[in-house]
Amino acid sequence: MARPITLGAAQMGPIQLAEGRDVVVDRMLALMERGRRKGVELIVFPELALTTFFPRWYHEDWDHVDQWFESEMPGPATQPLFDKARECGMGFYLGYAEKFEEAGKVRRFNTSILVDKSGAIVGKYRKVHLPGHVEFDKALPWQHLEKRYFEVGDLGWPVWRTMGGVMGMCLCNDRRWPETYRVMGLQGVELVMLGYNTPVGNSRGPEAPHLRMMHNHMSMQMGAYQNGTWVVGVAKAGNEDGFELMGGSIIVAPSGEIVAQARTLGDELIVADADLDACNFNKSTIFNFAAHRRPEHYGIITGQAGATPPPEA
Ligand code: CDT
Repeated sequence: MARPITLGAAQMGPIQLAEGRDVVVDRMLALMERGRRKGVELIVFPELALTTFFPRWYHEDWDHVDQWFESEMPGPATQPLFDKARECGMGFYLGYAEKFEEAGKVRRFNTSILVDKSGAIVGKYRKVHLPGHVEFDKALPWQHLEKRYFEVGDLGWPVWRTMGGVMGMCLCNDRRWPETYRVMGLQGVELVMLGYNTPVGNSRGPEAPHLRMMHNHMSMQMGAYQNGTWVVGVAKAGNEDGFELMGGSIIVAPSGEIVAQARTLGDELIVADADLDACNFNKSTIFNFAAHRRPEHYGIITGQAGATPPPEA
């Protein structure tokens, strides 16, 4: 292998509403310790990894909501993760709810950070594709209030040269959109990390769990293949206060093949020995962007959001 890196996907089991960050961070430290024993150099945690998936709960009291947000990173509860990273020489990706004040306004984002082996934050991403709705919807069997609690991310999809490669991040629903990967692909990304919280069922109509898992995997496999990049996708899984989240965390090679997959719905570490140079084949052949892309025909993609079919005759 020319540019080897051992990747860990640290799937997490459920976090109940009543559980505190101390319990959760202890579980994460245990996953990092397992990673250390397996030679993991970069470990990926889920979206909103420090708390229950709180956007399923409707609240009007922002003081109450703010219990799920971090106003400093690292803060007292999360500092042990940074210390462990430094101790183990292990980078990590962490999804969390970010809150800060700017020009007298409180801002809240669904955020992830990339931390290097020295425990330094090298990158930050704020979720762009926020699914769900703003107000309580009594027609739904459960709520998905990301559009209520978060602003649309304002950082785009930057990539960073760190830990021997070109690395990027996204969060959950972003993985379903080809634009997410392509924006990073056009910056030469070699590893896309993402965490997710995805219900086993669809709140808006029947959709079989096996189909939802297929959509989960094929989105990440196509993102990997079409951009010649490794993808690590990590679930928070299992039953949170009666609501079922899917597992199925995977590590995908630039060929689009799944090289490691979680089998449980609990805390589970999967590991893959990756070669970042394996990205070069797709990047220099079928998806040699400079040689084959035709951006003069792609304008509609950035010019509009919704579809505009031709008028009916
Ligand atoms: N967390 C997240 O983005 N979950 C979505 C499900 C949204 S259903 C309204 C996902 O795409 O997995």
